[in-house]
Amino acid sequence: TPRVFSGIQPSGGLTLGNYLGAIKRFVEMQENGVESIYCMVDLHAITTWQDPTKLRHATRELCAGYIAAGLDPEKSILFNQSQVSAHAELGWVFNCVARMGWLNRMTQFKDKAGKNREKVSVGLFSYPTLMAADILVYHATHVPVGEDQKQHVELTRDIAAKFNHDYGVDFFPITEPVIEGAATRVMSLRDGSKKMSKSDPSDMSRINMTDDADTIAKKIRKAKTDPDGLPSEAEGLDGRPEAKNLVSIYAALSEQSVDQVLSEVGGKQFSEFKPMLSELAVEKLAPISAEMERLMQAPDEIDAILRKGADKARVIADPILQKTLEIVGMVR
Ligand code: AQP
Repeated sequence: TPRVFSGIQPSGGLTLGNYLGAIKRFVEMQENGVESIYCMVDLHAITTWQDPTKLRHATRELCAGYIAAGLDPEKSILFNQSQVSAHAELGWVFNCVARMGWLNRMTQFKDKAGKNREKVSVGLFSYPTLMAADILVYHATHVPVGEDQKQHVELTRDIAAKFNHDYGVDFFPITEPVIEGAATRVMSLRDGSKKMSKSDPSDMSRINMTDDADTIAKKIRKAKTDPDGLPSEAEGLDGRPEAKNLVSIYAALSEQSVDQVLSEVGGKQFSEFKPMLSELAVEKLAPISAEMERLMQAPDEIDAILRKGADKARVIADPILQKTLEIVGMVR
């Protein structure tokens, strides 16, 4: 039977990229009635230093974002990673399964470490083995993620296959990434070659889920574009990353394909299209941010939801961890 797992790091506020690439998909999975487990991956967040007070705030805000976007803690399991110790324990086993060479090829590590390889945390390097544990400790079959996480899900598959092979078992499933929608890789508003990211130093590069209408309009007005108008077919966006990004965002928010959007707006100038995009973004995001703000008034209730979610998650994860340790040869 299918089971979905995915997570987001509480390493800052949610962006439109997280929403279109991940959370919107999570809600669809839940609505399709698939058993779904959604995590706030706080252990992943500390692979780069986090201020403790901000980390707590970001974890609660992320939970509020999940719920405000439509996840229901009665239907999906919502919890933070550090409350279910099986993730870290299975992560250790997978550190011993994965090969240095595999991790050396991870593009996210290369991007995040840059020239600073000797100075980044060991955790940042082994991030993907913990992610494999997050997924496989539930025997999850499907992982909805943005395009940027595809390589990590492939590594998860490699780890599952190597574990099964090394121990002669058919224990871990080979998980499928689910990368769907018109905006699986939302780009920075300032640079069409970089993905929109919550940790980009420039706030103008992203739309935050908590931005107000004026801020959203300002960021879209100032978003980088080229001097040409909008084409009437998707091929006309080739080699125009900034234009393509804005049209893709419009398509994802309005639940249309890029071609459908272009059949409506082809021929217009960006000066005309940008206000349309702002209006749509505000229409879709304002109700979510208002609900997030309301939920954040009661942090104790959010903490209770996370504790309850963790209790439910442990019921699935603990037996899978125990079985894994038994397979590996640990005395029980
Ligand atoms: N720009 C994006 N377009 C589409 N999907 C995106 N995701 C992130 N950015 C985009 C998807 O959101 C989920 C959670 O991501 P994450 O927070 O765990 O880590 P990340 O991918 O590293 O996201 P950020 O925003 O860039 O965070 P920082 O800056 O802290 O690293 C994933 O499914 C991801 O694909």
